[in-house]
Amino acid sequence: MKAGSRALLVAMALSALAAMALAKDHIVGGSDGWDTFIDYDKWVAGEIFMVGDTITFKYMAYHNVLEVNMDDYAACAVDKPLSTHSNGSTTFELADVGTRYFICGIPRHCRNGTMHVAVTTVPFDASAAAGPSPAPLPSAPADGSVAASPAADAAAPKPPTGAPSSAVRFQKPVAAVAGLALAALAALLVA
Ligand SMILES: *[C@@H]1O[C@H](CO)[C@@H](O)[C@H](O)[C@H]1NC(C)=O
Ligand SMILES: *[C@@H]1O[C@H](CO)[C@@H](O)[C@H](O)[C@H]1NC(C)=O
Ligand SMILES: [Cu+2]
Repeated sequence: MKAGSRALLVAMALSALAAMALAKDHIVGGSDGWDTFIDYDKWVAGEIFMVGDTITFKYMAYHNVLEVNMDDYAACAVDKPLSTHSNGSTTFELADVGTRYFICGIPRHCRNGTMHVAVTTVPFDASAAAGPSPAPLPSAPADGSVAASPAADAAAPKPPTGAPSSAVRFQKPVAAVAGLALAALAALLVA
């Protein structure tokens, strides 16, 4: 095997492992969940969906989740969904780059309400995944004195100890991926 292709394999193995370790589950609508009167355009704007992530819809029994194509999304058409889910907790894996479309199967919830969301998945990016997740939209620090400037954020790669749970969640996976990456590296080098 040429050194170049071996290096490429190593890089691919590392990025795949990193993607697994840093995958994020996005709860659609955050704490509001999947319901009427939630602004999903606004929610989507505050998230970065990367290949390997999942999205989870949490909803009451009278709602459901239909994955539909782009045209049916625009029309709130419920007659030929790609899939239908109704048990109150539905997770989709974002396995590929591209846009996927989800609506509530009650037409007026989609057409006359806000229950439609388009999720665009971008390639996995380890530095974006490991960094702080986008700030919740309406938030401001409870204590104004600790608000870090963008420059301070850039200079400090590690999240502050008081960081939100999303930052904490990444610490164990990062340790795990280091071990896995070393194992993958060893396997490739002896091959
Ligand atoms: C709903 O169904 C999915 C699989 O279709 C399952 O993984 C999940 O645990 C179920 N959730 C509830 C609340 O029953
Ligand atoms: C719902 O939206 C449709 C299409 O925009 C409109 O024709 C209909 O009158 C609306 N219904 C209600 C109850 O607002
Ligand atoms: Cu609904």
